[in-house]
Amino acid sequence: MYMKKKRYEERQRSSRITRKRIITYGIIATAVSLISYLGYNAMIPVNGTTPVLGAPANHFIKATHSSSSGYTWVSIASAKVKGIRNTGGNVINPDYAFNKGELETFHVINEDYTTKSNHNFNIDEFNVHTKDLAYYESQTITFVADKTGTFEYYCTIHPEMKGEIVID
Ligand SMILES: [Cu+2]
Repeated sequence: MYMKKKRYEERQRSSRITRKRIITYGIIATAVSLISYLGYNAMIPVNGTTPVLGAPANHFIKATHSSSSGYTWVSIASAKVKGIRNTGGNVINPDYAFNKGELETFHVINEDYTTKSNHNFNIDEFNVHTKDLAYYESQTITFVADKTGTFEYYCTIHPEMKGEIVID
């Protein structure tokens, strides 16, 4: 009688563990699939439909305002600012030089402390359009430099905030 009860309790306990495990595995599986789904979408360039594997070239740029130069873009860092080697920081309305076929990622941040205006970043030919970024908002956008030529990036709110992108 006692043995039977004990065995029953053991079975109960082991089934409880199993149920807990199933829930745990379920949570893990959901998290993994969510991450892989988000990661998969992040690999799709804005001018493409399929994910591109490979490390993009990174370009960090901020929207600013100063009393002397007004509204401008200022590069924070990029190895591809035209005429500047390596860091490419602190260039006002920088021009960029890319090679055809490269994956390019722009990290755009609104650091317009003085006016706190919204800013956006666009390159029409590559379907690059950030949302209107409020003060201290940022957005990352990736595209493939899939055609050669000279293109313009700009802010729709402040047309003077613009620069060239040359792709060879
Ligand atoms: Cu702007």
